[in-house]
Amino acid sequence: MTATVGQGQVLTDADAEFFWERGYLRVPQVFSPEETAELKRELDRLIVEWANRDSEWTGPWRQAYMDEETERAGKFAGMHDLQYYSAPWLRAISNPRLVAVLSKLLGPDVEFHHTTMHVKVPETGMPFPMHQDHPFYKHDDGRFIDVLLHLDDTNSENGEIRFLEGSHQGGALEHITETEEGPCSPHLPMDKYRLADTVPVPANAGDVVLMTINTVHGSDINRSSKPRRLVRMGYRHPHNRQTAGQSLGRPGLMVAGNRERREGDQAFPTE
Ligand SMILES: O=C(O)CCC(=O)C(=O)O
Repeated sequence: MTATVGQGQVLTDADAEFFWERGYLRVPQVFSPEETAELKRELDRLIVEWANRDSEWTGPWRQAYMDEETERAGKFAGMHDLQYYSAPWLRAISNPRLVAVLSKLLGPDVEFHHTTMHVKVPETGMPFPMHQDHPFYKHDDGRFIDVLLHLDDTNSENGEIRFLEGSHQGGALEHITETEEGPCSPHLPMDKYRLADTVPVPANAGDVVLMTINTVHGSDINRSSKPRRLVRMGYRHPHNRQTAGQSLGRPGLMVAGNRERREGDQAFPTE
């Protein structure tokens, strides 16, 4: 069966099979040029008003991915939960074409979890080491999809997203979170997990690139003269319980279907 919105086909069975087999999928033009333009304007406002423009992930991988000068400058602009600061971003969470895509893959019941901005600054925009997203918001099972909404066209010059095909099939992996110097951002051992072995998935503004919470991925430096703007939006099956990490314990909004009550489930507290 094909998921549709209005007249437009959104996702076929073959697309869904591709996604669950390989762990990623690009879906072109889920957001219209007008919607994308509005989200870009809002994103630029949020970068100036609210984002941390000195965000960085830490760890010994930095020296392996960047030369000394780039490493000192290698940052990105980041912030969480753009929907708290911007109505267009609130609408983006429940965009009907996006929800149709997610319903086909996770549905019929789909719960929103978070949004996170990743803007790689020009020339020295930080690469991301090979990792799964699981250590950042641990869940009991694999029914969690990360949507990378692209606000700029991406390519090898500005650090497109790259995936290790099929890597989600082994489930959650142990990540390095500690070095002799102290805690570091979760990442996989560099000798075993190499960016060179990944599939690049360049995309255009308005496209979404989907991955599972357990798909190993990373990206290279932004060497271009322009920022590379994308926002990650997380969605899960409402019965996939979170056990640690970002936004733990926060109820998510239902964007498709409903939250079925199971034995022992309590309504959310109001205090
Ligand atoms: O922004 C990127 O290139 C990497 C994104 C990423 O690693 C993530 O969203 O977990």
